[in-house]
Amino acid sequence: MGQLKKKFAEKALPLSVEIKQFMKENGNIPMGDFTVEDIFAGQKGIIGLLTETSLLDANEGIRFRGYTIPELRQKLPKVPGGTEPLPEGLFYLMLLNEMPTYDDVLDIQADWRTRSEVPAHVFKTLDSLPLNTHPMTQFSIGIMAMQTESVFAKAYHDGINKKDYWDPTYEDVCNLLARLPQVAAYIYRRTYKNNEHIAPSPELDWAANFAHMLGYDQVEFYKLMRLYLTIHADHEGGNVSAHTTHLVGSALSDPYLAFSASMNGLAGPLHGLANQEVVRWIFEMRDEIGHAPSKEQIADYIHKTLLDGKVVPGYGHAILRKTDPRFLAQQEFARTYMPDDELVNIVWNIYEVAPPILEGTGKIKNPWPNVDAHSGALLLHYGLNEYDFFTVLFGVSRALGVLASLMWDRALSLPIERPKSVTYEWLKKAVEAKKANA
Ligand code: CMX
Repeated sequence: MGQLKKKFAEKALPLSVEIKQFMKENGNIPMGDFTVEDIFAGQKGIIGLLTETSLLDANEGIRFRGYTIPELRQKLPKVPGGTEPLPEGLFYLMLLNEMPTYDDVLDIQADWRTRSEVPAHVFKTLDSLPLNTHPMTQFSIGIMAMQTESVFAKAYHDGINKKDYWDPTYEDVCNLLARLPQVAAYIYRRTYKNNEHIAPSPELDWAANFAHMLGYDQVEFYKLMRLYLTIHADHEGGNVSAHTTHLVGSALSDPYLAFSASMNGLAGPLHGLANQEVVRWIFEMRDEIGHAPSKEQIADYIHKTLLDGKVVPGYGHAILRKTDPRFLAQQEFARTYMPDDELVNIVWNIYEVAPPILEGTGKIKNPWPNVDAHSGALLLHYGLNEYDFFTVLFGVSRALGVLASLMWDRALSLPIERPKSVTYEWLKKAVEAKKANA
């Protein structure tokens, strides 16, 4: 170990223990409108953002412009005879706070089709990456490569008046949404399918065309994609991907820069990457046991995971305190189309076994499954086995919500984001002063 690294470890590790103890002893001391603990705990519970597109209730789950997930599945326009909502309609709802008609959705589809051509240099950029580059890294780089097309960046360079920012932002947002499925599908096919690409099918809706370009043309898979791209679209403003888009966008970085940054956050295992981690965790459990695990074996494996100092992926949430309605929507889909699927049944058994064990630790605030606990099993059912790719699907969906929000950031002229931070020394002194004055 080099001297610098050694010295860092000597300083940081004891300080981490000291700060944990400090928080235990002083966490509930008020600090302005908040407490000492709030400062340390990733700003959870601190209201510090305006986000119009969706609102999360700890017990009820997400509402998009006031609509719950079951309501969206019922009320958003569908293809004729379809059963799942069209995600383009959700974008319309999030942007305008108005439920679209089917014609409104057709209008978006027609507009996005005209914008959908991905510049050739984007594919060249992706082709230059080693094939073992994680698909989320490729996705982020692909988005960055498209930034050459930013209408906002050009307009800013040319001296646009700030009251007009929303207009080139709209152009970038819609161009991005129109192009992301093809970029994502290109990454999938180059990484896993011998670089054999599938041309878009312009008569299909956004989600079905994406499924088609990935190489999955089953009608049921189209339905799954429509559902998947709807339920992953937004989760109010404070989650890492939404907050990052807002934060980076607040510096007037254009939508490509802001969204690519957001995808780097989604690629973290405590956020969107959890969907691949769930499948990896289940496969490792199954491999270790040698067959589909019983409920007792699942319980043992959860205990082992916790003892090893790891998280049980797909469980827990920073805000939610009940089973995620996005998990339940996927469970309902699975009950309809694949009730006997082995992996799906393992997911359901984990749902029975995990919550009491996680609750029993006494520290995990939400022992219930989140959206990522179920999504992988549905994709695997249709043969989409390459689970390192799953977070890219999440990313394509998340674009709908965070980019609709970015439109509002620019339209409302929300200012650059700059929360105040303090040092531990500052905090200690402030706590001492409070105690002295008590
Ligand atoms: N397994 C094991 N331990 C967990 C846990 C889980 N599923 N969920 C929380 N904990 C632990 C935390 O690591 C923390 O431990 P320490 O005190 O030792 O640091 C403690 O319980 C308290 O955490 P919390 O307040 O309940 O949860 P946080 O708000 O800090 O974190 C989340 C929320 C989602 C990061 C966490 O629950 C987690 O790591 N879950 C597993 C990963 C996952 O599924 N992420 C996807 C979330 C949905 C999404 O964004 O896509």
